[in-house]
Amino acid sequence: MNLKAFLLLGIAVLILSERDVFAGTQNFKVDGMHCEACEKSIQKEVKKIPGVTDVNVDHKTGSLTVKSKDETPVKASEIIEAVKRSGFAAKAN
Ligand SMILES: [Cu+2]
Repeated sequence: MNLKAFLLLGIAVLILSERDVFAGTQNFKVDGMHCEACEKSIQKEVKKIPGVTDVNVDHKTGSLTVKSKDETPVKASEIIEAVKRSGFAAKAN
């Protein structure tokens, strides 16, 4: 195993051992959204979190998809807190 592969494996193990953390794409289920204004308020709050690059919210399906930079892990609990601040309840899928 070369050094680069070894380091990548180490990083993967670290990320997996911290279950709350994700890098890449994470889906959430959000309860209580009724319209586009609900989507916007969630989007605004979640986008403030460092490392978050893209936020997609759909009130019809109650889904929230958050993307982060691969090298910047984001805590799912931070996303859930941000959704809570905007007045809704979310849980990680
Ligand atoms: Cu609404």
